[in-house]
Amino acid sequence: MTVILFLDKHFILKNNNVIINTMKRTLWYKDAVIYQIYPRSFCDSNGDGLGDINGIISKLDYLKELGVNCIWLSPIYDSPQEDNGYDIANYKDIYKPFGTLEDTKRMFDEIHKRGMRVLMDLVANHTSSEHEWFKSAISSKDSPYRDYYIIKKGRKGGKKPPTNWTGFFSESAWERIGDTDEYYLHLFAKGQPDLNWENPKVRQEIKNILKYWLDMGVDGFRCDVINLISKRQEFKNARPSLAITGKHNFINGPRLHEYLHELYVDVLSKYDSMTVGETVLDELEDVLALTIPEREELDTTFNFECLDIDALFGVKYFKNKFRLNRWKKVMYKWQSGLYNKSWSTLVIENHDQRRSVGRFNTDEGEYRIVSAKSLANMYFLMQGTPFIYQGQELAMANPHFESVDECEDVEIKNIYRLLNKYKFLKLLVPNKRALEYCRDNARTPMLWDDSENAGFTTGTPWLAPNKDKRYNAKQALEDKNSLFYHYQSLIKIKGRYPVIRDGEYVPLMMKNKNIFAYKRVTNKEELVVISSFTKKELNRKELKEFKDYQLLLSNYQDIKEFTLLRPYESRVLYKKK
Ligand code: TEU
Repeated sequence: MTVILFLDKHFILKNNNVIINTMKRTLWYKDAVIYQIYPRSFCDSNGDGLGDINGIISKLDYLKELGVNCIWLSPIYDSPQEDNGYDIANYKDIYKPFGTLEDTKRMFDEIHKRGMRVLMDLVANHTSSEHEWFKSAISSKDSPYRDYYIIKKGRKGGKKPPTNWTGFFSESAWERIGDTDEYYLHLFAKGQPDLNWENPKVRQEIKNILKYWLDMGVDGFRCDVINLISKRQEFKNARPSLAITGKHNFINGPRLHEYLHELYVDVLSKYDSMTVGETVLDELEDVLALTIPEREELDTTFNFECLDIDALFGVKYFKNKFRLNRWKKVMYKWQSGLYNKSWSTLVIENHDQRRSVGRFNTDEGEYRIVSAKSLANMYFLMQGTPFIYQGQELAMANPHFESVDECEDVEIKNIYRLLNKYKFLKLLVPNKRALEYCRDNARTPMLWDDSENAGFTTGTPWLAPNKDKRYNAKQALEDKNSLFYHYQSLIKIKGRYPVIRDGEYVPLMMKNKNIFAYKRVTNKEELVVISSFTKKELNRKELKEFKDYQLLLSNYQDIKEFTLLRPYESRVLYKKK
């Protein structure tokens, strides 16, 4: 007779022999290059002006040509789209204008057939207010779903919200339920009520959702605002702040580690999966505590201190100046802080950020492509999993909105409402800054060609494409010096030299205000990246040190003089020891 006893997650006792139960996770994400698709703006196959799943399928060969080996899809689930899909009404179905579940399965197959993997967006901090759970929860105090959400009595007989907390979209974090004296918590839009993770039934639902998609073939999850899921249970007023009042009550809450460990043990460890946490406003120490492998929580996170480098108090709308020197220091801190302990991601764009063209001291004019290549070399060859956001490989630029009427996003609409109400805020957030940093900058349709609707749709696009269509996919594929092919080279180089995956990060020329330079070192190889971020020509004697290194990649055809860097010149140099 065979006796099987489950001892814990790792071991099974079978006929008195202990065997290891966990499926081997291959840590494939350490060799991944991940392309983020924002489905609404990627490719429309049926002329309704919205991107869709069949549109994505039609562009998979383009992504294969680029060389990425994994795709992260921003949410495609059924949703009323108040926050473009980050408000989910049904986790197990697809937003109809995007396609069907059958289309989605076909897309997964087509992705896998091409040797690529796919990540879904797990939005588990909140649902949509259109979710059946929420509709039931607010319909009656006896609803079995009442405790799925965070519902509290207001102060002053219900006239005032339970606390003074504000959410991420610049409004009170509470919304009154009809004319009752109770309120529900929403850290984002009103249509995004927060789930109550204290309730074990909620955690079980989330685990079922993870299992549902993993069993369908997805390879992992990008976990939306995952460091907000545990809330302090005191629900007390906090000191008012312009940068989110009460945040210490919900960022890295008391049971966060416990919840993530539970998801890992019960579901994620059983698949060869990966998770990348969107851990907003986290410091290095917080990220370490979430990603050290022995803790079995998340595999990696996005490092916002590196991305929000031109923000103030982590708020990108607050006016602050970009300083290359400060960026160098912060990158060094994260690269060395995570080295040999956990794993990093490398990101310069996503659907919440303005485009990198014209940001981080790059040039939007004459040197647009050259400086975009310099930036690409700089971020891509650090240690970690690089992400490319759709259109980044084309040097898509910000559309330079002139009025908020050109935008669709709930976040910028709220900010404008606030700026109109409290005029003094304009000192901190001038209108120009708000439009320059708003999320729709990244959400204009992908430029497939230079036709009126950019080859994105045959109908009316939901958001106008950028007027500047010079750099588009068709042009990029025809030009061997395009940024597209530069990324293709970077991906190939990354696959070829182990030092890029394993090497230690050694900063170089730390005092220089215009050059971002570093080495990656193992006992067998050395890789040097030197990227200039100025129009000025620079003569640097210390470059001589690398004269006998092999030039792997550059944004100029040749080297004029080894110690001379032309505008935005960037070199990737290599030596076997
Ligand atoms: O973003 C989390 C988040 O904090 C953002 O709201 C960010 O602070 C803001 O955009 C900066 O301006 C995630 C998603 O990426 C975002 O698209 C969603 O709106 C949000 O969560 C809610 O799900």
